Order: sequence, then structure tokens, then C-alpha cells
Amino acid sequence: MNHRVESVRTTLVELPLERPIGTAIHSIRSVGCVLVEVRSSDGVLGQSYVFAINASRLGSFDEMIRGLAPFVKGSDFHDTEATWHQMWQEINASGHKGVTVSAMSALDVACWDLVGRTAQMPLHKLWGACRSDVPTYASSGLWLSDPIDSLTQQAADFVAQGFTAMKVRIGSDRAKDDVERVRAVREVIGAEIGLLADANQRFTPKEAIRRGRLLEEFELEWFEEPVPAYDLAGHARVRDALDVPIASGETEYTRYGMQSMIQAGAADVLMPDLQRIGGFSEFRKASATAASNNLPVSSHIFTEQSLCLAGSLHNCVSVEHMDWFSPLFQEPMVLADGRLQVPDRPGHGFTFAEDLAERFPVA
Ligand code: SMN
Ligand code: MG
Repeated sequence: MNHRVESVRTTLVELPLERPIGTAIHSIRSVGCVLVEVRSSDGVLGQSYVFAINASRLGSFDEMIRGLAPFVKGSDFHDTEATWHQMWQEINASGHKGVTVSAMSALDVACWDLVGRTAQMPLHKLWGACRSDVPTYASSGLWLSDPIDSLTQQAADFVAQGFTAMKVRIGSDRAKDDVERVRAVREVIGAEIGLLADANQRFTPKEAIRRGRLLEEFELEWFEEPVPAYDLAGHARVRDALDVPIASGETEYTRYGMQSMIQAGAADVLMPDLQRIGGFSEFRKASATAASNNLPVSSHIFTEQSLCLAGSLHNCVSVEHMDWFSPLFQEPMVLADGRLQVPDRPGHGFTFAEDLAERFPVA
């Protein structure tokens, strides 16, 4: 049997958002994606993508992916572990965080997809499945840039769509504005719907503790990225001072980043991001590291591609529902009873739609 990768192709696209949105640290008008396709000598395709907010410096991601493609081209795509470590060694001098790891992620995910599609098996089944659906929370909304009447409308819409939890962005200049915004959402959704808050690293530890206390009455499921991602000791201070679980980790790279967070006691829930963590291979190791420390993980965005992970990682307790990337795929995600189905299709289960480059050109 011939199991070689014959070609690696990248395509740049830019998906516009419905409206410009903002968090405490981001202004987002669009998401630029590098689509990656690896083709086997049998003509089977494995697919993945990485993205950059507003398509900023998207070319650097493309350049790095194409620069690492020779490690994949000609290799047996089942040798994901060997290929990952060859790339890891190669990027040593350029840095084990950032664009380098994102590029490795894109290639690793595409090769795994090819493994699943060639075997005609869903990846979660190949890895050892633990569930066929997973709790999710609505995250494509409730932005810090949205006025309160829009927040309440969106929150009601999420409930009507069948979501049983949602995430609101906080980090207003004035504490009382955060309180007013969270209160408005809680009043609309009632006590039974889960509410999570993401501060996107906005606060000092003292301010995070103050805001956390002010928000206590709203029974948040978690308080996400309360302080700068690199301030692990600050995370730990906030975590010790508040009862609400602290979620963080979307800005960390690889199992080593997760390990640092765990050792610092930074979070109650770790949130690996498929792109930054380093692909399926590394996400699985990061989750095992968390599991060894009795910690749950919840995937950060990359909803479609994270379902096969959640389907096979027992401590992956939820996935973030973000709809930005849905236009890339032929298959929709299926939400039922507040849970997303893990697709029963080969590979990660999602196939690029037709004519993406023509329909979503980079501005
Ligand atoms: C987020 C995700 C993607 C872009 C900006 C902000 C946010 C989240 O931190 O966790 O959804
Ligand atoms: Mg976040």
C-alpha cells in the first residue's frame, strides 16, 4: 500500500464578519485563513486551516506552512509522531511558540485527516471514542463592543437556537458597566442557562479579583483570561481569591505551555486552541497532561475540528461554539439539547466547500 503524501497545497481566504466586533484587546472585521490540503498518492485529501484576525500577516503563516511542507511531502502520513518531532526540531532556532507552532498544527491536522479519510474512519473512533456529543456554549456574540440592547437580543436568540450556555465578553473601563452588562444577559436567560465571562486578559490581578467579586451574584460558570496570559502567578492569585472557576490557556503553546499553567496553579479549566497548541497530536498530549493533574480542558474556537478531540478525550468537557469558520465547510455542525454532535464521518468530519478562493478573496 502506498501511504505517501504527494502534494501539500495552501490557499488564502478572508471571511468577512457580519459586523466589526471587539473584545478587551481585539478589533475584528474579518478572519483570514490559510487552508491546507495534503493529497495522498491515492488521491485522498486531508484538510486543515489556521487563521489570523483581520488576515493580518496571513502571508507569514502561509510562508511557514510551505517552509515546513517538505517534512510532510513524501512522508507516510500515518507517521504523524515522527513528522511532528522532525518539525519541532526544525523550528528550535526560530522559536517553539507562535507562527512556527501554528504551521506545524496545520500540517499535523491535515495529515491526521488524511489518516482518517484513507481508513474511512472518524478520528475519534480511531483514537478511542468516549462520547458522540459534547456540551457547548454559544460564543459567536455578546461582544464587548455590543450595546446592552444588542446583548439581550443576542442572548435570547442563543436560547431560541437551543444553546444551554453562552459566553459574554467583559473588560469594560468601568466595573459597573461590566456588572450592568452581565446582569442584563443573566436576566434574559434566567438561572438555568450557563453563563461564562471572558475578560481577554484585560485586568491586573487586583482588578480581576474586584470584578470577580462584583460578578459573584450572577453565578458564572467560569471567569476566562482574567489577567495577561503570561502572568501565571497573577492567574493563581485570582484563582485563589475567587470561588468562580478560572479558565485560561487559549494563548499558550504546546503541552509545555499547559504544563507551566498547571504548575503555576493558574486555572481550573485549560483551554487549548488547536492552532496554538500544535495540532491534534499535541492537543491530545496537552489534554493528557491536564488529565494527569485532574483538570478538565475545553477547546478554544476551531469548533468543527475540535469535535473529534472531544469525542476521544474524556477530560474534554466542552467545546466553544464559534460560527466564524462555518462558511469554509460543506457540512453544518449539529446542535441538539445544548450539545454538538461529534460527526460520524471519516477524518475530522468536515470538508472544504467549493470555490472558497473565488468566494472569499483576501482583501
Ligand atoms: C476570542 C476568540 C477568538 C478571537 C478573539 C477572542 C475569545 C474566546 O478569547 O475565547 O472566544
Ligand atoms: Mg477567550
